[in-house]
Order: sequence, then structure tokens, then C-alpha cells
Amino acid sequence: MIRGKREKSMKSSLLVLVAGLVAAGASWSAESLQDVMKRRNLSQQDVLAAAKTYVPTGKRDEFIAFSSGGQSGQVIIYGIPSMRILKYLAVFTPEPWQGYGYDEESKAVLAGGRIDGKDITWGDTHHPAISETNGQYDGQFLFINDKANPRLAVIDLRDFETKQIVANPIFKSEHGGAFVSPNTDYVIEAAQYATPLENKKFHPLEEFNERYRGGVTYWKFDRKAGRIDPKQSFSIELPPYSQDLSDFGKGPSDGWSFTNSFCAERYVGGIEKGRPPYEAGCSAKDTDYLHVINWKKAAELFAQGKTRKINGHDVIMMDTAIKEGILFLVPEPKSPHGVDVTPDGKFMVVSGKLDTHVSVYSFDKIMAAIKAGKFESKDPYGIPVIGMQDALHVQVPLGLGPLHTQYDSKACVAYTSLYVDSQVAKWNFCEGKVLDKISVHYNIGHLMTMEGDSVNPAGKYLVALNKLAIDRFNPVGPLHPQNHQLIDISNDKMQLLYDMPLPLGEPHYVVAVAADKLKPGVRYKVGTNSRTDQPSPGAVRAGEEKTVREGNKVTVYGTLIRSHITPETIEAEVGDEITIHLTNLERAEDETHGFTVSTYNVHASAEPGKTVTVKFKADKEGVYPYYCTEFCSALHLEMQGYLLVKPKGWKPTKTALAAATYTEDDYKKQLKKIADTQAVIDSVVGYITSVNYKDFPDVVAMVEDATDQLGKMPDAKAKHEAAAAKQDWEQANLWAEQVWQYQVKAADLGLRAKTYLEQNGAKKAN
Ligand code: CUK
Ligand code: CUA
Repeated sequence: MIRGKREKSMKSSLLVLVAGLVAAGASWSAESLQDVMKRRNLSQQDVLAAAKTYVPTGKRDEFIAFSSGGQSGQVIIYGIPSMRILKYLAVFTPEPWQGYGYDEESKAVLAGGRIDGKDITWGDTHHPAISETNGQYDGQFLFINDKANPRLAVIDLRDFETKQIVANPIFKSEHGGAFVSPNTDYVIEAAQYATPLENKKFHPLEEFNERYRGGVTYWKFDRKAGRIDPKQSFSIELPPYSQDLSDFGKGPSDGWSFTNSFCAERYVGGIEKGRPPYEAGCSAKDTDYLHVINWKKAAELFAQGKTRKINGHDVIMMDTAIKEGILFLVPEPKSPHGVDVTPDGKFMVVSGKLDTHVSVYSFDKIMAAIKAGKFESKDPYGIPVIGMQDALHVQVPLGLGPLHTQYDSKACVAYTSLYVDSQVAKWNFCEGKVLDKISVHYNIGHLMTMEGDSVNPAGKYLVALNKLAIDRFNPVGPLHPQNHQLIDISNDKMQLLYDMPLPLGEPHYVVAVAADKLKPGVRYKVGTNSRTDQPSPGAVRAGEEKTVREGNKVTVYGTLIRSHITPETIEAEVGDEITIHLTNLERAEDETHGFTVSTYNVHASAEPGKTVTVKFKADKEGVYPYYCTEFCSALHLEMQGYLLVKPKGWKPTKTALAAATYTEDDYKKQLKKIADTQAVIDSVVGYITSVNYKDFPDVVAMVEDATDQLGKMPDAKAKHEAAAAKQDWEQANLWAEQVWQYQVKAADLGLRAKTYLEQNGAKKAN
């Protein structure tokens, strides 16, 4: 028997492999740590850094980081402190592994991001934000913006899938998002490059001051639905000042939001006409403006209907905002970048890119000035301007090119990135003094501390998001990876621990949450459309699979389970529209099946319980294999089928399938194999039922899957026995083989369950 032989030879080669490993292990352990340090030229410091970041096999990271994927339009997920990349999460850009943009469910999500009727298949992601409850990260949702095409995405952290993309109805770019209010009722987005808000009629640059506008959008997040509600969302019209980053107030400043700007000069360039370029015109003055907005009151004005509809979206116009006293400006030096509210909500830290200072504004002082009506002037649009000195708590000279600020678990301690100096400065924002500096490689943009945007940052680690890697890694051509450097901040002096190359776009910002706050599921309720979280109309259970033809539409309701796709042939006529729904019937963790049809540019990833749909036009007659794209079991390669696209009016000339020859002897061997395997299954079942397996939901799922497989056996058994009675040895052998296939899958699950129970301390059942 071929299989028996193959198993035997596999077993003996396994033995050889194990023997080899043991020998290698012995020689490896004979080398001491000192030997390795010498051989690899490592210092004590290096070894200490390695020990602080190494996560042994089977152990997990303490924090999970969600990094923007920059121009890739994705989110990059990695663990801290190991810096191991865990997933590239598909957001604005098609991603084949996850079937994103290749199956119908995800195409519907991407369609939400269409602008002016056009598909936009990339994004420039900048700022991820984790949902908060009372200002603390709750690990439920993630938001991220697309700067290039003003859009915002909602990711559900129960399954790490993008659920929604909304396009901003009045902006043409968008940078100051995503940031969340302390209870995630709103997600803010601020415009970057001013344009006419309606943008339906052309307005020349000569009308910039009158017709072009910036703004901020407050997207209402419906936490129960897990979606943004565009109808409950609104914007505030702002001057064309190139609004940049934003942050929400918290604690005493809850109810207010802050957005800075960098070209309050309102310069419009024109280098090709001999005018000085943008960079000169946009940085000519010493100050720009921090926008201070009472968003709670703005939400009331929206509720009262004090808005104008622009492109179907509610906008509180500047005049209304000024009259109602919800909008103020404070000068900030000079072409600033980053406004970061302190964890206690008392201060707003602004960095001047072209100024060596960070400016710490006091919320109390700003409120006192507003209350007293003490303004130094009005801007050209009539917005009251609070004097800088009336709002400042302290200014601290940190170094060249300060950009972004993050906070420590220790009170008053902050970290600011210094782009030009390529350094991180640790400083005290209460007293205004520098505590420490460390060099990074090179030209740092954002930096991030653990839970650093929340009301109680976790400290411990800091990640420097360096724009240039230059000489840090093995060269891979002129386009270099980004360099995320991990820094230990648990002591007074910062210590550099690790360089991680990030090879997927230029991440701008990253957020990290304690790993134990994330509770992602391992399976869906059977038949779920994961993008809507609703039951899929295309779902069927085992035994209910069918193919339906209506006119030129062929719809397949199929299933996936180790190791077959049902159906195994799909028949169509050229020109038919084919829709294939597939439900993964597995419950076991990590039992994903993939699905594709040759040359039709479709792909789906079906995790346990999920129903996926692919759709295409069978526009060319011929034969197209389809198969499972994930190596899901020993017979994964056999998880296959044929799409037969026949010409119109085609008639068969040959009706019998080719067959191999089988004998009675073969059949007897099959029966013996089945009996042997059953003995293995019985012993595993004996063990599982002897312990408290019902206390382990993962094992219960595996047992359910195994029971499913075994449940199909009687039918196949009846078939092989009936065939044997008729001496049809082909059918008898093949159905007996199918019985064994069910056994093997059940045994595989049973052994996995047994291992799990042994490793997780199962106890004797009473
Ligand atoms: S930005 Cu890129 S380094 Cu978009 Cu937050 Cu500052
Ligand atoms: Cu399912 Cu491979």
C-alpha cells in the first residue's frame, strides 16, 4: 500500500531529523554566552538589549502596536518589546491574502471610500487611534485616516477587520485625524490643504482668501453599531490656514479640541511664475494659529440645526461659530507640528518645527482669557485671538526641529521628537526642564510611548519612528525601509534596544495597547459576513450545498471543510455571471481555507465560520481549476474543483468518467486501515472524556469539529458496504477511503485537543 509505505519512510526520516536536532542542540549549548559574545562581537550593552527584547518561542509580547502603513494604505501590527510583525491589516488598499478587494464582502467596504464615483485603491495612512472609555484605551476599535483622499476607516478589534470607510464630503485632503474623544463619541479629522468646500465650481487661487476654506470634521461614532454615523456627524468651517494635527481635551479640558496650523500666511506659491515657493511664503511669519474649539457646544449647535448643508453634510459656518463663542485662536510659533494634550488634560504641548521651543499652553489660562473676553486681536475672519503670553504656561528650548510629544507614566514627564537633531528629548512639562536626550537613526517623525495618548500612559517603552534609515540595515536598493527604534524608558536614562526595519510604506504614527486588553475571537458564528457582522444570505450548512441557475446567473452556495470544497464541479455557459458563496464549516482555531478560480482575479480568505463571496463573469469558454489557497490539512492539495465554461448549446459526446482499477483485496486492506485508525480515535476520545475538557472552549470547538467529521462516516460506510455487496470494487474502495478521510480529520483534531489539554492543565473529570 503506497500510503503505508510513505508513512513508514516519513517516520524514519523524522527519526533522523530528531537525532540531528539533538546533536545540534548539544553542540549549541556547549557554547557559552561569553563565546557567543566574542564570536559575534557583542558588548554587554548589546546582550542586555537583546535580553530586554527577546521573546522566547511560545511566549507573547506585552504590548501590541498598530502602526500606520503610510503609502501602503494599510495598518502594520507588531508586538513590543519583540518588534515581531504580526499582520499587515488591509484598510484602504486591496490585499490578496485577506481577500481584501478580491471578495464581494470587502469590495463593499472599499466602495464606501469611493470619491466622485471613483474607486481609490490606495491611501496615505497617517494616524491610527485606539478607542477609549473614560480616556483609557479599551482595545475595541481602531481608526485611521487617509491624508491623500480624505477618508477615515473603522477597524473592529474583535476580528481585526476593516468594517467601514467614510469619505469626507467637504475636504480634498485631511491630516489632523484620527483622534478620539475620551469616550470615543467623536473621531476628529482636520483638513490640511484648503480648497473650496463645495468644490463643484472652479475658483482660482486669486480667490484663496475668500473662497478656499479649511475645517474640522467631527465624525460621530456609534459604538453599539461599531460604525461611524455620517448623518450624526458635522464639521466646522475654518480659515484657509492649513489645519494640521488635532487632539481632544480630557479631564478638565474635556469638551474642547485643539487643532494647529502651519500656513496662516495663506500663501499660494507660484514658483513657476517666479514667485517665492511655498516653503518661503508659508513660514514667513513668526506665528501660526492654534484653533481652540468647544466641540460639545458645537454638537449642540448641530443638534439645533445651526448649520449649512454643504454636499449634503452639516457644516457650522465660521460666522456662527464666532457668534456662538465656540472658536478661538492662539498664536503658536513657528510652522508648528503636533499638538498633544497632557494626560491630566491641563496643558497642550505644541512644537514649532522651525523653532527650538516646545510651547506648553495652559488650558486654565485659555479659559480665563475667554471668560474675561481678553483678546489681543481678531484674525481677518473675525475670530478672537488670545494673546500668546496670556495662554502660555512655559516654553522650553529642546533642540532643532521639535515635532511630536508623548507622555510617560511618571507625572509631568514628556518625550519630544527632534527631527533635525535626530534625537528624542525627555523633559518635564510642569517645570520646563530637559531631563535626558538620546540619538536616533535618523530624522525622527512621530514617537510613541505605551498607551501614550491615554489618561494614564503605561511608560516602559518608547518607539521612535525614524524617517530615514540610511546605514542601519543591509542595503536593498535606493528605496530604504523605515526604521522603528525601540527605546527603554523605564529608567532615568533612555536606552536604545532595537532597530526594526519596516518595509511597507512610511508609517507616520503608531499606537500601542496592553496586549491583555485585546480579546479577538478565533471563529465566527457559522455563516457570518465578517464585513457587516450579519448572517450572510449566501451561507449554507453541511448537506445544504446547491447551485442555482436563473437566466444567465449561476449562484453557488458551497462549503469548505478539510479537505474538500463542495461543490467540486461548477458548470456554466460562456457569458454567465457566476457568484460563489462559500462557508467555512470549521470551528478549530486557525483552520482557514482560501479560495480562488484560475485567471478570474478573485480570491477569498475564509476563516472558521466565515462566509465569503466571489463574483465574476465567465467570459471565455474553457476549463478553470479552483482550489483552496491555504495549506489547511495533509490533503490540502486535493481541495480542488473545476469550473467548466461550456460554449452555448454544447452537447456531451462522451458520458462516462475515466476510472482506475480496484480489487477486493484492496477493499480488505481499506477495512483493516479503518479498524486500526478507529482504535487510535477511541483511545484519544477515552482520554478527552476522562478529563474536564468542557471547561476549555477551544477544545469544545475542536471536539465539535471532530464529531462533525465522524458524523459523516455512517453514510460513506453504508455506501462502501452496498458497493461491496454488488462487487463494485471501485465504488467500495473509494467510499471506504472516504470513511478513512473522515477518521483522519477527526483523529487530527482529537490529537490537537489532547495536546492542548495536556499543556493547559486539564484535570480528571468527576
Ligand atoms: S505627521 Cu508625519 S511625521 Cu502626518 Cu503626524 Cu508628523
Ligand atoms: Cu483548505 Cu487548503
